[in-house]
Amino acid sequence: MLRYRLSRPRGRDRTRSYQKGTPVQIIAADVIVTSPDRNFVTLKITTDDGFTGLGDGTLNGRELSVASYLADHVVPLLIGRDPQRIEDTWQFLYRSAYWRRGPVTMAAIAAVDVALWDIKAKAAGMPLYQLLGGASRNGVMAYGHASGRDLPELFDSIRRHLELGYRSIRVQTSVPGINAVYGVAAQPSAGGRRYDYEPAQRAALPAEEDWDTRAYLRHLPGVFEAVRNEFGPELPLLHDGHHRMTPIQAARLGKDLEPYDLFWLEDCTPAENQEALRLVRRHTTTPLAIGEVFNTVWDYQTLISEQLIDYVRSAVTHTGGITAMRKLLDYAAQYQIKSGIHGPTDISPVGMAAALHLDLAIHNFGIQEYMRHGPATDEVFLQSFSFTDGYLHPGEQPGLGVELDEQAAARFPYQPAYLPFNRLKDGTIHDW
Ligand code: CS2
Ligand code: MG
Repeated sequence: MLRYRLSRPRGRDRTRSYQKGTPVQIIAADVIVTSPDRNFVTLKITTDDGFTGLGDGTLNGRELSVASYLADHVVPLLIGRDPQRIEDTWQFLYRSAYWRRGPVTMAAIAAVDVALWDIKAKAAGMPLYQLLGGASRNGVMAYGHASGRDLPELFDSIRRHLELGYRSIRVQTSVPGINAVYGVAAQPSAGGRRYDYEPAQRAALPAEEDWDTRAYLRHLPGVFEAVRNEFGPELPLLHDGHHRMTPIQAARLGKDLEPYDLFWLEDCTPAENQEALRLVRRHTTTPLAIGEVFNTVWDYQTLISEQLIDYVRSAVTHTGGITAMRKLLDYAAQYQIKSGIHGPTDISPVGMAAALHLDLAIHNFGIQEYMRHGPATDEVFLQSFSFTDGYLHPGEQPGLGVELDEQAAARFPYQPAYLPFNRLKDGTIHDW
């Protein structure tokens, strides 16, 4: 475990502060980097009246950059600040940095923001969703990741997820002629570890994978036809294009998948070029989800204002925390665009809990991704959220409902890990 700590001596009694609005102070901030099953970066803030809050700052394959941004640049600014002033702290960290946006900055700001919301909800003695306006539903519909190298294996994986209680399923499949495809659990990865758990491989260098979009476009519609024939018309089915198609290829796939009534087609084309989705939208009614690699509302401006997407895929951890995500989802709500918060294993249980509190409180909730963490991660992060009959719930603990066992974390030192990258048949680098 890597741990950076900055602190100042304690000194106040507890009860007086929040009720009477007497300024409280942040006296310590720890950046904790641990690697149970995979690397995680967690910020732990401590106030002078004994409250602690956790925030997730995990950026897959670039974890230490956020840890350094926090430890070397942000933590010194937090000591002595009033933890109650969440919006002011958000604006201070965003504007005083001068260099705005981007995955590292926004993950660092998110870690601080979520930790402060955790503290405020604990001080108020209520679960965070209550502070965010209370529950707008009884539970949060989650989707799980089924995949297979062939149809029988895929069908087994779907059945297994239904047995686990999932009521919505993401379908990813191997493609004939391609050696390794994103999201297919059973295929052996470069590091020899099963894929389903973690796309980032612990290794000194990233693994090279291959890709062929035309082979994929020929293969995928047939897979969804087979899944619909096997599991019927009702089961919500999702698919992740993982940024690999050009706009016209994405338009074609969206159209070819229309008969199979997908819940969504995700990241059908790299969306830095937001206008590209106009072309996709012109050709298909398959619902579109985009945004897991986005970091601010500005990355969505055209996509939302022109109704070019149906689901916002950002993660709380990568988009400036609860404060910024709330504003983004409120903006999307004006266009009847719903949430589809990113929830893979590289979002820590702290980041997942933050998402669940938001999911339960907002009106324009769509669906929540839920990839389960591994057993060692569950030892380090003590979670109170639950998954029952397809629905997640953040629980009723004050705050986020997640605590970090620092002794357990210390048993899992950081290990370098990288996401794979893609090359086409002619050797050209392609989106992974
Ligand atoms: C994926 C992610 O879950 C998803 O939708 O796109 O698994 C993604 O590949 C990882 O978060 C990358 O770190
Ligand atoms: Mg995705």
